[in-house]
Amino acid sequence: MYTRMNQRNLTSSQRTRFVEAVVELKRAGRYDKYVRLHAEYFAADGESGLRMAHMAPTFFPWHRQFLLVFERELQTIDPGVTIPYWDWTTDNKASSALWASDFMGGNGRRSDGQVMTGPFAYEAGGWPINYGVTSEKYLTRNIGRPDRPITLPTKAELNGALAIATYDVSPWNSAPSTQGFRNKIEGWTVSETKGGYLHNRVHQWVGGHMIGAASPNDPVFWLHHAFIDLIWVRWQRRHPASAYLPSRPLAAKDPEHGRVVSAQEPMPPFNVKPAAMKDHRRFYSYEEE
Ligand SMILES: [Cu+2]
Repeated sequence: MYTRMNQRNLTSSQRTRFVEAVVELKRAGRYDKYVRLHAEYFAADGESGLRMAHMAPTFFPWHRQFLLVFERELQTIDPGVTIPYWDWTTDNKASSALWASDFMGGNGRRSDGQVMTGPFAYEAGGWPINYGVTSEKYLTRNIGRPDRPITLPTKAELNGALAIATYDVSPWNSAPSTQGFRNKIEGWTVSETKGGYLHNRVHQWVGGHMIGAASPNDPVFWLHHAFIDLIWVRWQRRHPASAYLPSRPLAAKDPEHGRVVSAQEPMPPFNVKPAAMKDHRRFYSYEEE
């Protein structure tokens, strides 16, 4: 078992090792499959078929497995590396050391959003965008969305969502009326023009490639989702009597039948069930525990 650290507590050598392992994965042609996979499983409410990574109860367990597979592959390059988490309720400014040149690099420039500093800057040569929903070859960011400014979620907002005892509620999708814990954190309960809520707003706040289905093109994706994963851990501790829902496959007459996965059904493309992902301590722990 290994520990995932708060990114603000990493030593400078830990920062460097994480970045170097990620860049090496990219150089070896082993990174972009994660971008593609995330995009392929980004089915929305309006589309047909199973919703897996987003707008569905599997949002937490699917991303837990996704991060785990990525992390294990990083560890084939450097066994000492784990995915750090970014607590955006605390490190909530563009001036945070998260965005320094030895780590995630800085904001995109004003003219075209191109990230110009750090290991993922196009000019540095190690981070071409090969698979995107747009055509830029360079990584883009638009921190804080200056044309319609938004801020990162606060501790109070996060605590409000953590107080919800029910994991998820019918119709198990992105409807603003779905007031379960999952959608409150995922963030479809507030409109995108307002930046969305919690998880979604963080994607919008970073901007550029972090918006949309190909968001793992920006390595800060992993740090954001490690914190989302930790939020699930915190929620489980606070509501020990609550569990993943739906617990059983939906009835054939349910309009969401065949669209969402219940606790004991596998989550494609992984052959694991949400119930099997419940206890993260089988795999890792968090520094704050
Ligand atoms: Cu996300």
